Amino acid sequence: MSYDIALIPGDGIGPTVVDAAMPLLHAAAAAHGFDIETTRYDWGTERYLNEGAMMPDDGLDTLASHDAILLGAVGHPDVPDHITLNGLLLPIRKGFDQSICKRPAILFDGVDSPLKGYEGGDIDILVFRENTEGEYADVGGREHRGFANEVAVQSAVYTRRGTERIVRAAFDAATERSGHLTNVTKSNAQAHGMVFWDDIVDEVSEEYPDVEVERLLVDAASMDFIRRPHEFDVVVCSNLFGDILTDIGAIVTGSMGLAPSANIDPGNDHPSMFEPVHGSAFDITGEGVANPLATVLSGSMLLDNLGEETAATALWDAVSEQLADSDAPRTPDLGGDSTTDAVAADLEE
Ligand code: GGG
Repeated sequence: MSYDIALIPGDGIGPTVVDAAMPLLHAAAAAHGFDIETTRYDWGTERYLNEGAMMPDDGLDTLASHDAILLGAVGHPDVPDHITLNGLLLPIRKGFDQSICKRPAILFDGVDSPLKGYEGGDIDILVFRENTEGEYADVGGREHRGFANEVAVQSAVYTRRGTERIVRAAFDAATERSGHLTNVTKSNAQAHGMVFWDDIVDEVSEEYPDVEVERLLVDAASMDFIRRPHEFDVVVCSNLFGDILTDIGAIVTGSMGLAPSANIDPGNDHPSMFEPVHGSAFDITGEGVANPLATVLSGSMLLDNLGEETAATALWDAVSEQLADSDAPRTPDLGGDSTTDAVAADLEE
């Protein structure tokens, strides 16, 4: 068996972490009796600056033949973020119907949380972020630029299909895990889209009588991710709220450098995409100290999605064991002074 994976290392530390992670995926494949072939696409802000586009016009057609995509990071200090995101990351998520974004926030053994009294194993949250619509729908406009009557409109779009899909995926996960699901909205202020979202959660919940549903407004949820993260299990929320909550989840579990994510097409008609939650981090680009583990864990989620569960678990466990070992190398975000390559090399041993 051989899988064909598209690599989009992207900007900043993206190439560093993808290049560090890939040998580990190859090693996991070799140890579990399958092959991985890769094609590298040097799409990103350098391309935008040279050619005026983050990726080619037929970029999605090119990616469509691959079994999965591993992406590093997008974003560049010289280019506005809405250009880099809307030029690469978001067209892939939307074009490939990757409506289910799964983002675990786990406090691994051996990792310090900035929160007092928390130890490894105390936090294990799985956020289901709606990934193709909501506040990220590219609907709106800007008129009368520069005049006193200038106006900008940015609409959020919630479809029954999209909302039911993410909500159902979250209920399925809650059923397999603790039976507890937190539904995060802002339905006190947003009486259309968010109340619609709550209605869908209520409807779908009838199919899952054993799942207990907690409702939280996003402001309270943000506070509670810091105040009582141990009480969360599966969380479901809209695109923007998921983006924000998973950054909080990453930081309370020790580092952005440990947060993986999966962007899944539930219909399996297109390749799904896997990426670390972190961005391009130009402040440390070129220093060789970016933490590769979020990308390795994203690679584990990729293998799992391809059906290679044993290899995926082995890779995940290798990261977990490395973090639990106080003598193992660590990058500076985890309080160490090791390089990206040293962490990856230690994992490969
Ligand atoms: N690792 C991908 C990346 O660079 N993400 C940066 C980012 O700003 N993402 C926004 C989002 O996920 O919505």
